[in-house]
Amino acid sequence: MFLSKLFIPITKNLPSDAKIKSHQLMLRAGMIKQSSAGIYSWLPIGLKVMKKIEQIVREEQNKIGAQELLMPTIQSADIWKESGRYNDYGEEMLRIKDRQGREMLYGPTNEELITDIFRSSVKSYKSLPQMLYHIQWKFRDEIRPRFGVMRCREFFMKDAYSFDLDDNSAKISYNKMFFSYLKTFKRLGLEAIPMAADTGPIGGDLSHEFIILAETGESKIYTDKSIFEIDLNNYSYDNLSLEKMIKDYSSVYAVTDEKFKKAEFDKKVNKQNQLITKGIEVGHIFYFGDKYSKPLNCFVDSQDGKKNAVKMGSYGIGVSRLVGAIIEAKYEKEIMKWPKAVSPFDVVIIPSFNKNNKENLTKSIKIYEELKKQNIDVLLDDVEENMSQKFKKHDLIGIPFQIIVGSKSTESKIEFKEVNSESSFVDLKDIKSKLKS
Ligand code: 5CA
Repeated sequence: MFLSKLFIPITKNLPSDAKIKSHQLMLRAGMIKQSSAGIYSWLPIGLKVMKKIEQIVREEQNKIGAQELLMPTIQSADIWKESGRYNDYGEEMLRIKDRQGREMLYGPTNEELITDIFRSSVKSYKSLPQMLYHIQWKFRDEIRPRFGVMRCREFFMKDAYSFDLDDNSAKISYNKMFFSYLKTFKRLGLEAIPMAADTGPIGGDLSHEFIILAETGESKIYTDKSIFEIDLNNYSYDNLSLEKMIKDYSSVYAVTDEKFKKAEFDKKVNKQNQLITKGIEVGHIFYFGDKYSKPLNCFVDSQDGKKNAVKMGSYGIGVSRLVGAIIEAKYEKEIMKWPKAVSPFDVVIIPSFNKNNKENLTKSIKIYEELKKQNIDVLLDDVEENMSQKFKKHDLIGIPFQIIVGSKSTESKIEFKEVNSESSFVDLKDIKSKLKS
C-alpha cells in the first residue's frame, strides 16, 4: 500500500475527553472515529489491527477444540426472562421493541442464547464435553463510557461457553481455557496476570480476571512480583500439568481491589516483592455450574440414566479493548511500536525525496515491489514531506520496522531499522528473515 492512497485521517486536534494515551493515539493515527458517546467506527488501520488480534484469539480457541459459531447481536427478551436476568441486568442492557411490540435487546453477553441453542439439541452425556465460542459485537449502556475503546458501549468480544457433565470435567475445561488465555496474550506481546476475581452479574463462585499492567488501567492490583517468574513453557495441555499450573498461579498473591486485605498482603508477601499498581482487564473467565442450565432446563441424560443439569462456564476476551490495551502497554515517549503479530503493516519504506529529486522514491518503489513479491505487507511512504515530519508520523502509526532510503542506503545495502534500536545496512534479500527474527 502507498501511504498517499491509504485512508488514514491523521488528526492533531483532540477532543478534551481523550485523556489516556491509547485514546489519543487511536484518534491521532486515524484508527477510529467516534460516532456517538462510547460508539466508534473502526477505520482501516484500526480495523486491520483488531482483525489481527481477533485471528490470534480465534487460533488459540481452535487449538483447545472450541468451535466457532455466530450468534446474532439482537436477542429476544424471553430467554432472559427464563433465566431471571432480564430484570437483574438493569440499565446497562439496551432494550428495544420490534414492530410487533415484542421485547428484544442488544446482547451484552450470551449465556442465555447459547444455553438455548445447546438445550434444543443435546440430550445425552455422550455429546459432552463441548466448547463453543463466537466473536461478536456486544452492547452495554455503560453509565460512563470513557477511555476510547477501553470502556465503550459497543465493543467486540470473544465469548466462549463450556458444557460438561460434572464439576470435575468442567474444571478441566476451565483450566484449558485459563492456559489458552495466557498463551493468547503472550502471542499478542502482552504479559497478563491471572487474578482471582469477583463474578458480578455473570455469577458463579470461580473466576479469574486477566490483567495487564498499565498506569491508566481501571483496576487497582496488589501482587507478589514473583508472579512474573512463572514460566508458561513449563506447562502443557495435559490435565495434570494444567492442575499444577493453576496451583502455581493460585499460590502467588495477586488480587484486585475487591479482594484486597492489607493484613493478608503483608503477611504473605515480603515488602520488596510487593507490587501495588494499576492494570487493564483484557479477559475474564467464569465457572458457574448450573446457574443458567437449571432455570433454562438444559438437562442431559447421564450414564446411569439420571437427568443432570449441564455444568457451564463462560470465557470472555475484550478483542476491541485489546487494541487500546496494547497501545497502553507499548507506547513510550511518544513512540508507538506494535508487536509484530498485530502491526498494521510488516514494514514501512521511508524515502527521502522532493519534487526536484525523486531518485530515492524510484528506488523505494523497486524495493516495495520486491518485498510484495515475497508476501510482505509493506507500506511505502510516498508523501512528499521532510524526513523529520515523516518520522513523527511513523512514531504514531507504530510499524515496528523501517527501511530508510536516503543518502546512506546504497544499491546493495539498504538502511534497516527496528524502532527504538540502531539501524543496520542489509541486503534486500535478507529483509524477510529480519522481519521474522
Ligand atoms: N459472559 C462473560 C464471559 S464471556 C462476560 O461477559 N465477561 S465480562 O463482562 O468480563 O466481559 C469480558 C471482557 O470484555 C472483559 O474482560 C473486557 O476485556 C471486555 N469488556 C467488558 N466490558 C467492556 C466495555 N464496556 N468496553 C470494552 N470492553 C469491554
